[in-house]
This record gives sequence, structure tokens and C-alpha cells, in this order.
Amino acid sequence: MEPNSILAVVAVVIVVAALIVGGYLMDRSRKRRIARAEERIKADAASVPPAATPEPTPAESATASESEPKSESKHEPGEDAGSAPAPAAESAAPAPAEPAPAPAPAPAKAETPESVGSRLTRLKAKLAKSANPFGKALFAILTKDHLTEADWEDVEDTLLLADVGAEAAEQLVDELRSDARVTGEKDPAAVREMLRGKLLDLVGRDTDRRLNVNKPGAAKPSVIMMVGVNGTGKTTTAGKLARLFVADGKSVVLGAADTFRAAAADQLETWGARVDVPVVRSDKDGADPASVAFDAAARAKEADADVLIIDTAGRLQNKANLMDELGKIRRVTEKNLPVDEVLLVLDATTGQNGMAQAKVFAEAIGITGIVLSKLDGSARGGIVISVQKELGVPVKLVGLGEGPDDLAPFDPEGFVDGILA
Ligand SMILES: Nc1nc2c(ncn2[C@@H]2O[C@H](COP(=O)(O)OP(=O)(O)OP(=O)(O)O)[C@@H](O)[C@H]2O)c(=O)[nH]1
Ligand SMILES: [Mg+2]
Repeated sequence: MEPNSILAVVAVVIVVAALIVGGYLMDRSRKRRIARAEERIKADAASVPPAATPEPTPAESATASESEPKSESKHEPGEDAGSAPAPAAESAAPAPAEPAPAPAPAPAKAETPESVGSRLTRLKAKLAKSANPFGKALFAILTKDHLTEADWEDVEDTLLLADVGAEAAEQLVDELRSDARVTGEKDPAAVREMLRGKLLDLVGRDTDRRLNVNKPGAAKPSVIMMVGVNGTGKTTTAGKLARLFVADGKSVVLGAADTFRAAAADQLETWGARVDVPVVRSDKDGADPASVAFDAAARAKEADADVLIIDTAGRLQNKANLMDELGKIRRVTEKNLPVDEVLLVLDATTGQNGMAQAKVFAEAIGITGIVLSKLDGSARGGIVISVQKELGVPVKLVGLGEGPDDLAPFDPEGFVDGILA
């Protein structure tokens, strides 16, 4: 071999080895930095008073204990093919759902759910008190006297830890670094205002977050499908959403298309009964969910309701047959009414895992909005930013607790003020 070629081979080997060692060292140092940031955020969280515990009414506690088993213990629909009847062929006319049993007795006087305005005020305060400290951590760094390179790394790591996403974190750090006010300005109020503005830009201050049913010219009845993996809060959100519509003077029908367990329909029925909203269900475990959705759409149409909310069973995004089933529920519903909204319910505590789920659901069925549940228990509120950026779909609602009225339209200003409080 020519000496030159030998030299070239040796040079290539050295460069490759240097890249591998460099990458390894960078990875280790990043892990160390993230661990440091995690500790700092935990320390901050420990200094925040715990969020006020919602006070469920007796009916609420009964629902939670009797018909809301923890998601881990639930079966996955369709997993036990032996016991669940095969779904009817799609081309066949949908079989009617099992006749509904006697409806649950409505309370003598239906409850009056909290109005949207008062929820917003209450939820804003709640968010400020919840374990959502990443804004606070950022603020603490940015108001230091001299920002070192290590401080900027901490800023980026704090954002990554909060699930803001790599792209948005980098963008924000670049903007902050080039902003003379951050490097020069040490007035806390000015730094806070600047950080607030930049976070608001990232969250999207002018995004249209209205539910499609609330837009002018919405279909009547307008159909909303709730989808998501197991235990994210679909049924609870369907119930809370029904209350929100009732508070707004709308007539609602609920469709219990989670037919895997009768308890799922019972759970929805309890929510419906409390605000006097009818629930269309099948009483047979494993009935065809599409046929329940079909019946629910027929009922909503007949009653000329304003909204039909269809609850579906939780499913893992990697089970193709279950994802196909969602498409079928949608198509069969649309024999009666167009589906205007598909809300993906994401558990804010699942972080980047939630992002992977969201992408598959978006591809499989198309989603028009995101409900971020359990934001009350998450230090990772940054998922609001990353999920919107990744999917191009707005977060429309947030769940901030287990109380019946702990669901509110997502309000970017309230959110940013909450995480900076
Ligand atoms: N803290 C808190 N808990 C919530 C929130 N939303 C739902 N939950 C709780 O999460 C648990 C699961 O809620 P479900 O509504 O049954 O979830 P699901 O997605 O319908 O579950 P499957 O139908 O089994 O897939 C319940 O204990 C709810 O009370 C929220 O915003 N905050
Ligand atoms: Mg459910």
C-alpha cells in the first residue's frame, strides 16, 4: 500500500475514534447536567406549597372508587381475542347495540356545573400552586448576576427536563442569549416580563383553540370523539366536558363506545346522570363499539342535541388492529353525523412517551385538538410546547385535577403566568 494511503487510513481511524470518544464524553456530561437540573427543580418544587386538594362530592368519590380502577389493572381491549366477539364486518350495516338498560336515575335536581369564567380564575391559581416549577427555575437562573456558560447549559437542560423539546429549547436559549436585556438587565421584573413574552410566543398566544363546536357555523349536532392510550383520562374528560357544555347552555348526548368493560359505560353514566345528560351504551362487554357510536349518533340527531361526545376505549398506539378500530368507529358514526372533532387525551406526566403516542394517533385517525390531562401532577408542562410543535395541533383543554369541574379551556397567558409564579 502506498505510504499516502496508509497515512489517510490512519487519519480516518483517528478522526472516527475521536468522534466516538467525544460523543461519549458529551453524552456523559449532558446526563450529569440533566441530573443536576433535575435536583434543582426538585428542590424548587419542594419549596412550593402543595396544590389544594380538590374536594370531590360523595358521588364523585363513589365513582372514583367503584368504577375507575387504576389503568394498570385494566385489560387492553382486543387483547383477549377469545372472549371478545370479533367486530362486525364494516361493510355490513352496523348491528344495533344491546338495548340500553333502564337509564340510571337522574338526580332529583341536576347539578349546576361551574361556569367557564370562574373555572379559568380558579384553575389559574391552581396551576400557580401546582408542581410545575420549570418557569421558576428559569427565572432563578436568568436573574443571576453573571451568566456563565454553565448557567446557559442549565437553562437548556431545565427546558429539556420540562419536555419543551430539543428544538424549542435551543430556539429559546439562542433568543435569550442574543437578547441584550437578559445579559445586561438584572431587574427581576424586566427579566420576568421578557421571559414571559418569549414563553408566550412559544406556546402560541394567538392560536385558535376553540373547540370546533364553538366556532360559528358548527354542525348541529357536532360530534367529538375522545381517543388516547389507556388511563389518560378520556372518560373523565368526556364527563367534565359534558359539564362544561351544560354550563354553557348546550344540550349534550354521551356515547359509551368503550364497550370492553361494562364499568367504563357505568363510569360515563354516572357523569351523565349528575348533569342530566343521556348516555347511549351497550350493556354487553365486548359489544361492537362502532355500533354503539352509530346508535349514539342516531340518538343525538333525533334529539337535535348540540353536541355528541363519544368515549372510546384506551388503546396502545402500537396495536394496529385497535388503531384500525378507531377509524371504523369514526366511519360508522359518519353514516349518521360527521365527526367534527377528535380530541387526543394525553397524560402530561408521561413526557416524551406521550409524544410518541400522539404522533401515531395523529397519523392513524387525524386529531383536531389535544387535551392535556393531569397537568396538576406534572413538572413537565413544557409538553404543551413540544406536542403542538410536533403535531401542529393546538392544546385546547387542560385537566388540572380529579374534581368534576377541573377542566378548562387552555389559556396561554394563564399557563405562562402559572409556571412563572
Ligand atoms: N390528577 C388528575 N387526575 C386525572 C385527571 N384526569 C383524569 N384523572 C384521573 O385519571 C384516572 C383515569 O381516568 P379515566 O378517565 O378513567 O381514563 P381513561 O382514559 O378513560 O381510561 P381507559 O378508558 O381505561 O383507557 C382517574 O382516576 C381520573 O380521576 C386530571 O386532570 N388530573
Ligand atoms: Mg375510559
